[in-house]
Amino acid sequence: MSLVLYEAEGAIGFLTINRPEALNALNADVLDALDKALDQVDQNVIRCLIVTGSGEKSFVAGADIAQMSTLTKAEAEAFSKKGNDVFRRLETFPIPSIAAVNGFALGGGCELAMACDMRICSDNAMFGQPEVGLGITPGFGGTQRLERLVSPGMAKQMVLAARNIKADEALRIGLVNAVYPQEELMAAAKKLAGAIAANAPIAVRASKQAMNEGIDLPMDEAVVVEEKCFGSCFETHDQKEGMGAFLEKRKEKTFTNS
Ligand code: CO8
Repeated sequence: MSLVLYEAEGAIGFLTINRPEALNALNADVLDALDKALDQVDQNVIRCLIVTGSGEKSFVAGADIAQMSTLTKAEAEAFSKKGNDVFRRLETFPIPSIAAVNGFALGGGCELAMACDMRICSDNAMFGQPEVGLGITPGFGGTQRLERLVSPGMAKQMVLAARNIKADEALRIGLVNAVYPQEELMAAAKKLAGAIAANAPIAVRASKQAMNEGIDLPMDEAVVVEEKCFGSCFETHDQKEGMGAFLEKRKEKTFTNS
């Protein structure tokens, strides 16, 4: 059985971290499998990805502590880079992603969720960056993305005090967009993915790019990124279709990603 399952259902792609016997902990093979699974995504067909974990207990319980325990300094840095590279690929992937967090999202699991564009979770979800208790720092983006997603003070509290938080607190601090009963999580993820998939893919992708690139730029430069992305949508079939449908008072729209 593959360590990361990839399935397509219409315009939605499902990436499932599949190592339930270790609560889906990320070892080097899982990271490689995630990278390969992204290769399988047909970018002409798929319009939204849902990332989740196998089983009902855990999204991802972190990087594999057993595998990390004997690393040298150089090996640890390389392992951190391996995770960062694949998470960055997911973050900058043209297709938007939703993390459907179905349980523990600790360490590398919280970091994987944060590399997705949006996060929703089940009511049994638990988030945290427990690394300092293990004698290490977060290494798959946790010291960087958490501070960008929640307040710097809360991010530092989560990383430095290494206190896990439950779903309701994750919602309160803005780490997740919504909390659902476990049995409703995937339906909610599919509904959100469906809403994204119904829109013009070129516009969705350009909007994601503008938001991703602009957030770290001074505003004068960020608005230029937006201007380019905005302009790139024009003269496309989908821009003519979207605006045409409005002007013709037509509800049905056919976006073709062209
Ligand atoms: N790594 C390896 N194995 C794991 C991990 C993990 N992160 N998490 C769980 N497992 C394994 C357990 O060892 C156990 O295996 P076995 O049955 O063979 O003993 C199995 O999964 C089930 O786990 P538990 O029996 O512990 O299940 P519980 O329900 O009792 O507890 C917890 C669940 C609370 C999630 C607990 O498993 C736990 O605390 N796990 C570790 C959580 C953690 O600390 N995660 C952060 C890891 S560090 C990290 O992610 C750093 C990322 C950056 C790396 C940079 C590279 C240099």
